[in-house]
Amino acid sequence: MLEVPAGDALVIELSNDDPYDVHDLVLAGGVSSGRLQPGAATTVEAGVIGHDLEGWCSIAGHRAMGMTLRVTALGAEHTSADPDQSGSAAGDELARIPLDLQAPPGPDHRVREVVCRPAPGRSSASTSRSRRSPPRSPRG
Ligand SMILES: [Cu+2]
Repeated sequence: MLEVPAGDALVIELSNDDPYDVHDLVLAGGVSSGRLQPGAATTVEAGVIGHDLEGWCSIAGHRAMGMTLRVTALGAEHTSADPDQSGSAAGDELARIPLDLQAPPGPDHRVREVVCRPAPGRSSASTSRSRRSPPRSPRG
């Protein structure tokens, strides 16, 4: 995790210390380092940091393997760009609706019986008469 005072410009010196694999760094704002060969290094100009920012390696599977970076903007006002904040706000909205899946049904409910009949035009005989191949004689 990187901590940056909000309002500061962030410049990341990025080097790929992995001797085998190509990696890169993509930031949620769209900034990308481009692919770095093993041993290569570059400078990523992330720009002015106004809120928390996610970063990750965009090589297939690498983000899921944990190649992520979180940039925390110190002293920033929490905005909707912060996933934690927007998530909890939406959660509060949903929590106001009382929901009890185990509650008995309301007074208007009726139980309807559902009967599935065979489709017209198909006799049950045609489906039951199936061709059977004679039992195979075991070989060997
Ligand atoms: Cu990677």
